[in-house]
Amino acid sequence: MTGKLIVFEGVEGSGKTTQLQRCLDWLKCEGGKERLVVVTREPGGTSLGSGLRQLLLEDRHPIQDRAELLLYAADRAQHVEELLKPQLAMGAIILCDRYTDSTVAYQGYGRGLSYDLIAQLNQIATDGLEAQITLWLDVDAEIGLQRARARGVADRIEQADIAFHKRVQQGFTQLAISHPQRIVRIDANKSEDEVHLAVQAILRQRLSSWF
Ligand code: Z5A
Repeated sequence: MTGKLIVFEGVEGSGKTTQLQRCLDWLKCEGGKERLVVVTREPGGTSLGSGLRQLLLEDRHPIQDRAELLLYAADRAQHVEELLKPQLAMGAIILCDRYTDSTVAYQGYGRGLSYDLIAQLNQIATDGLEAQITLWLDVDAEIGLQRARARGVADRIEQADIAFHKRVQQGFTQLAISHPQRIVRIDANKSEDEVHLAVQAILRQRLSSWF
C-alpha cells in the first residue's frame, strides 16, 4: 500500500472532527505538493456503516455490550475493505476519525469487555491494517463532555456517566503507553489554533520521513 492512514482518537469533544477538517485543507498542498487526501470516520465511513452508526448512536433500541462490540467490528470490516484498502492502494493520505483504539478504550476500558476478545475482533475486522500514526487528542473527560454537550442533544454514548468517560480516558492513556511508536499525544485542552499547530508540527515531520 502506498498511501498512509492517519487516525485521530480521543474522548468526546476532544476536537477530532475540528482538527481533521483543518488538516484536510492544509495537507492537500503542504510543502507545495498536491496530494490526494481523504476524510472518513468510524462508525459510518461507508453506506452500510451509516446505517450501523444510526443504530449505535441513536437511543432507539437497547444494545447489549457484546452486540455493540460486534456492530463496531462489522462497521470496521466494511470500512477497511470498501474504502481504506482501495484508497491506500491509490496512494491517498487518509484522515480517519476513530479506529481500533476506540474499541479498546470504549468497549474494553469503558464497558469492561475482554481485551483478548477485542484484539481478536480488531484483527478480523482490519485484516491486519494498522494506522501509520494515531494522533491522540488528550482532553480532560469533563471538558470534552462539556464541549460535546454544549452542541445540544447528547447521543447514547455521551449520555453515559462521567465514570464511564474517565475509564475510556484511562484506556487511551494506557494505549499510548503500550504503543509509543504509533500513538502521539497532543494536549487538546489548549485552544483550537494551538492544537492545530501541534498537529501540523507532528505531521510535517512524518510527511518528510514518508515521502
Ligand atoms: N465508538 C465506540 O464506542 N467504539 C468504537 O470502536 C468506535 C466508536 C469506532 C462516535 O460518535 C461514538 O462511537 C463515540 C465513541 C463510539 N462516542 N460517542 N459519543 P461521534 O463520532 O459522533 O462522536 P465523537 O467521535 O466523540 O465526536 P464528537 O463528540 O463530535 O467529538 P470530537 O469530534 O472529538 O470534537 P469536535 O466535534 O471537533 O468538537 C466538539 C465541540 O468542541 C465543537 O463545538 C468544537 O467547536 C469545540 N472544540 C473543538 N476543539 C476545541 C478546543 N480546542 N477548544 C474549545 N472548543 C473546542
